Amino acid sequence: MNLITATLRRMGLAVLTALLVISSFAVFAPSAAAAEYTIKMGTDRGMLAFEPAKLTVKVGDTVKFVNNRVPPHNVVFDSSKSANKAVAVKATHKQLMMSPGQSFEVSFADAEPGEYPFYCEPHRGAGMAGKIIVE
Ligand SMILES: [Cu+2]
Repeated sequence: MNLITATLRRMGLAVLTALLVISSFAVFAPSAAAAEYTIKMGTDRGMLAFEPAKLTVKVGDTVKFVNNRVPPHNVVFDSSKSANKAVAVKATHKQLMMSPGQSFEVSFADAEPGEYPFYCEPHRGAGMAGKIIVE
């Protein structure tokens, strides 16, 4: 009888510990998880455009630029027209991406809210431009 009680008590402790561990995860998980968005460079139909060309994100989010069709592409943020010049300079990826699937990420972790317009250097004349709005 004693043995059963002891076993039950031990099991109860294990369950309690597990619950504590699970609940602590819930407590420490960030309330609003940062999101990751994707912008394709060159549309699926082969147009010289970013897809989407306009994207609204929140401070803390990440935007992944993925090279898609009709490369080469790059991304230059217009620092003179951006909400924060330093963020625009840091986010700029001048190096041309030659093959589909190549990518790089831009973090808006400590970005000032506002607009961040960008364009693709080789296709700027063709209107390959976009804008990220940080809220
Ligand atoms: Cu381009």
